Amino acid sequence: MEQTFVLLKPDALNKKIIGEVVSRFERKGLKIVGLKMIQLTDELCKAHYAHHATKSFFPGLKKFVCSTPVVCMVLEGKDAVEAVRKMCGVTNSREAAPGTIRGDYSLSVQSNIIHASDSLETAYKEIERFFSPSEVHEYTLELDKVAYADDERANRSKIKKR
Ligand code: IDP
Ligand code: MG
Repeated sequence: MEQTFVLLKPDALNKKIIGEVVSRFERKGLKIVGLKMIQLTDELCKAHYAHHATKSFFPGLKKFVCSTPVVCMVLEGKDAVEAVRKMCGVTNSREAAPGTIRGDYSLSVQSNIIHASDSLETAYKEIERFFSPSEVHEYTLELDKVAYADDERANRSKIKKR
């Protein structure tokens, strides 16, 4: 199993589609193990978007993501990092495939509804950045027994112990 970090951006809150997006992940079978609303600070935004800090669009991006609180989640499942990225679609929502979250809810590059970790390494870092260990929960659901084959469900080896 893997855990991945998801952040629902201010355009998702403005469009009142937080529930719809969360629902997509639930329906897919991903397990919500962390969920909260926070206000991004300048510092957190700079750390989260460090790879874009020198880009011309960064000031606009920072203003946008700090304009309302954001909803943060940790999702758990088999190959969760890749599965969630696929559900989001490509960065430019205008090119994102219909059926993906960006493809269905946005026409923007900047205001593209959602962030999701792009690799397992990034997921470890982002979960640690946004969630304290006590905010990420370990629990069993009845569905866990039928959602996967035995060998798929086998272990939590890719989940970082903190
Ligand atoms: P990703 O969110 O698909 O992983 P990244 O390249 O990591 O894409 O970019 C992070 C976020 O920065 C994007 O989701 C988008 O909100 C914003 N962004 C990326 N490129 C641009 C751009 O060219 N103009 C404005 N905003 C951008
Ligand atoms: Mg990214």
